[in-house]
Amino acid sequence: MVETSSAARGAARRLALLVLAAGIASPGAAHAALDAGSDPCPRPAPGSAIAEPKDLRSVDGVLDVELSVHNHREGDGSIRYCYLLPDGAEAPTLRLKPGDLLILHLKNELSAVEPDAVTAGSPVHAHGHVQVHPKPPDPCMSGMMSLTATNLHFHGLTVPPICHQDEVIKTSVQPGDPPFEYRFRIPADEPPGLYWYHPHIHGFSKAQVIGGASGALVIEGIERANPTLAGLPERVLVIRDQDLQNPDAPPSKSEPVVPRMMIDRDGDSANNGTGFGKPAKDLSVNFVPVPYPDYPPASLVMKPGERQLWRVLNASAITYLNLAWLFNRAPQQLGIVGIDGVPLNRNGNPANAIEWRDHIGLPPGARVEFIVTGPPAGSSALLVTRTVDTGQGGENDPNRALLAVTTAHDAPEPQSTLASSLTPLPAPPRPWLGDVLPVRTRKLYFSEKLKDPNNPNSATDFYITVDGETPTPFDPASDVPNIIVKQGDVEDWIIENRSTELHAFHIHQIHFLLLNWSGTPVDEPFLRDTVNVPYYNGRMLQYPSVRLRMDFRDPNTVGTFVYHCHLLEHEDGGMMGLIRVEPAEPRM
Ligand SMILES: [Cu+2]
Repeated sequence: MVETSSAARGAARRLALLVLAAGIASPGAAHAALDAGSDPCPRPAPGSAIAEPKDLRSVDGVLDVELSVHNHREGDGSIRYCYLLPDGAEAPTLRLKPGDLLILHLKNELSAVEPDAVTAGSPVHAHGHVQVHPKPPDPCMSGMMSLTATNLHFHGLTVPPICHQDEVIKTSVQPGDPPFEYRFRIPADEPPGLYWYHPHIHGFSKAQVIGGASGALVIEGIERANPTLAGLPERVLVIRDQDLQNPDAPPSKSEPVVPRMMIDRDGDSANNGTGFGKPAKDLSVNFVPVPYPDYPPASLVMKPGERQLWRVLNASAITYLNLAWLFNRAPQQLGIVGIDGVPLNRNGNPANAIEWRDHIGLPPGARVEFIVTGPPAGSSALLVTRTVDTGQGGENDPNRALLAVTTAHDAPEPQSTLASSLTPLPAPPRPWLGDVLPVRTRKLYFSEKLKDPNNPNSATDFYITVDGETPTPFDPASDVPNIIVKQGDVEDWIIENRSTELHAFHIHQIHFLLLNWSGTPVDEPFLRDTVNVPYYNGRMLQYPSVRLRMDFRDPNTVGTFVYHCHLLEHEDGGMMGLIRVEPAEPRM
């Protein structure tokens, strides 16, 4: 089924290229034909078998990728976005080893399917694929923010925040620009695990990501951190959210009656606290949608009782996940071996560390890697997400099934298998973060405010503020950092939530250690790059918070980058700040 659709996609693209080559039409007209005739971002039907994203592996230490980003307006008015390889494969998984070089040419093929809203930079408009201004701005200095501008963030990687590497504040590629080259080396000490790539244009991140612009990036070698994984079949699951396919449908009859259903200012259904009812967004698994109200799960066949490593990415724009693995409705143990790309023995604990849990929460942007065991012969299993209480001000995130797994003795193996070599990873180059004392402590807080305090239906401003400063939405035109730190330092940051909904704190370039979650000390043997910050319920004596040990020791962190809420409508709405990491030694 997947091969058919990818073949059809390839045929449509070849046809479009032929039209262009024959000079029958102008590029603009060819693009219009593409829009009318075929969808560059085709998606499987609900209930389909999931396909794995295509794997692209580095060869002789280099991975060279040509990636283009496309969009398309669907019949229901929603706009899909997708990353395509020249062969039409969508959202490939980039697989590299520590020390490898990634060269990625990003071609912006976005078209102006909606009127552009330019929030910064020069008021330049692109029409379709045609660049209309005489002097295109330097993509490194552009700062252009619009629905058709794009760039890439490599979420979780500790690569420098400079143009052509992992810089998202100024870097902006326009339609009509030549392919933009990303070129950087994966650090030799990058922990092996699951990372991801997505666009990061301030003000427009949500639109592009919720449309489907995201893909997985795997740093190979997790079996070197945890030899029990050697030789296991492995599979990448990318869970995305999207606007409801059936927004007007009543909830399924199998659900209890939900007394309250409110629509928030974004037009999404507000949290009703019941675990049921209309979700704010639908979810998809490897692009197979699981739409409200009946949630027909995507499907997969496994050999009975087979152990596999599943690498799960929450690439949702706003939706929290709380994953569980059920046999006959009974939760089964998942053997967690990595979070946010970092294996569980990163603290120097003996290898083979596995944490067996019957559920795992994943905020937007986070990843988990776990061992899953297939159901016994003749039975089936369900991967579900349990309801997440996002707070009074949050979105409704009900219980729903995602993936139904059946068994067959001749089920095909996943396309990738972990290496069986057991060469251990070298020890991390610096002491474990939990053993380093911070040089200072900072406090930041999430807050929200109605634009018009007298109108409860007015839009919301979103802030992340250094305690003591005045809350201000992120200003993309400002170069003034909110926080300045020195490379080599380790700091503790307390992130407080003064709003009545969950937020997901994320910072570029580094990982951090969670020390305290909502008043409870924790001792985690791995690092994170995204963490859920519990909401304020209006009655607590203190605002809830997390305490994080922030690691600025790596020289790759020098430069200016961002920290923000990974609920992208919050980030787009201003919940982002600027940090500058200054070199350890002052320049002479
Ligand atoms: Cu948020």
